[in-house]
Amino acid sequence: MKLTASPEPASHQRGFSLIEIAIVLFIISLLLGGLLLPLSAQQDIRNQGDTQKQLAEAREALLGFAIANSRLPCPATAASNGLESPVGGVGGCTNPYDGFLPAVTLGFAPIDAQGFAVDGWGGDPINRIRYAITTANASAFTTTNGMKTVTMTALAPDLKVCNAGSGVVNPGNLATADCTAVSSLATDAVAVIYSLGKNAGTGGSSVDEKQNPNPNPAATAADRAFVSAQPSTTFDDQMIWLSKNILFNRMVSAGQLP
Ligand SMILES: [Ca+2]
Ligand SMILES: [Ca+2]
Repeated sequence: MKLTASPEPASHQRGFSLIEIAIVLFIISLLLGGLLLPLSAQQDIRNQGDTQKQLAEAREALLGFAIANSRLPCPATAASNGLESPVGGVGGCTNPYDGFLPAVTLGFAPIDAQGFAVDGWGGDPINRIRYAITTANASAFTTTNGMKTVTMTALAPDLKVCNAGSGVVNPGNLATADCTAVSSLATDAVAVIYSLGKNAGTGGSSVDEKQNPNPNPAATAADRAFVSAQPSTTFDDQMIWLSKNILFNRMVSAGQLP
C-alpha cells in the first residue's frame, strides 16, 4: 500500500507580530493603571483617617492638660522643639495663632525627630499639626488659674472658623479678621487644631486655604480667622476646634471650675 506523504510541516511557526505585542502591552498598562489608581486613593483615605484621629486625640490631650494644669498650653514655635512657648503658664504665647501643637509638652505621639506631632501625610516639617489658641481676656486661657480668676461668664474666647475663605471679613486687614455672619462655623473657639492636608507642601493657594495657616507672619498677631471648608480639589485642610462649652464642662467635672 502506498503511503501518502504527510503534509509538509510549516517551515516556521507563526509568532506574534510586533503590533500584537504592542497591543498586549498597551492592555496590560491599562489594567495596571486601573489597579494603581485605587491604591493611591485608598492610601489618601487612610492618611485622612489617621489625621482626623490625631486631631481628635490632640483635642483630648489638650482637655487633659487643662484639667491637670488649670490652663491650656501655648503653641510650640518652629524653633521650640515641641515645647510650648513660653513654658510655664505665664500668660501670653509667642505664636498664639500660627504655631504648632506642643507635642512634647502634652506627651503626645507620634512625633518627629524635632518633637513635633505630624499628621497622616508624613514626617516633613510642613506636615506638622498646627494649633492656635485664643488670647482673649489677657491670655487667661494660657495663664495658670487664669480661667478661674476671670470666671466662666466673663471668658470670651475669640478664634473664628469660617466655612470659606471668601467669607472672611477683610482678609487683607488682619487686625479685623472675622467671618461674615453667613460663613461662621465658630465665633468663640478656644483653640483650633488642624493639618494642611495632602497638598501642604505645594498647595494652600486657594482662597480657602490661604487662611490656614495665617499667611502673613509679620502681621499674624491679630489674624485669628481660620477656614474649614468641604474637601475639594483646592481644599484639603483638616480642622477641628475646641468649644469653650466642652472645655468648661470638662473643667467643672474635674473640679477646676468655677
Ligand atoms: Ca491643604
Ligand atoms: Ca487666617
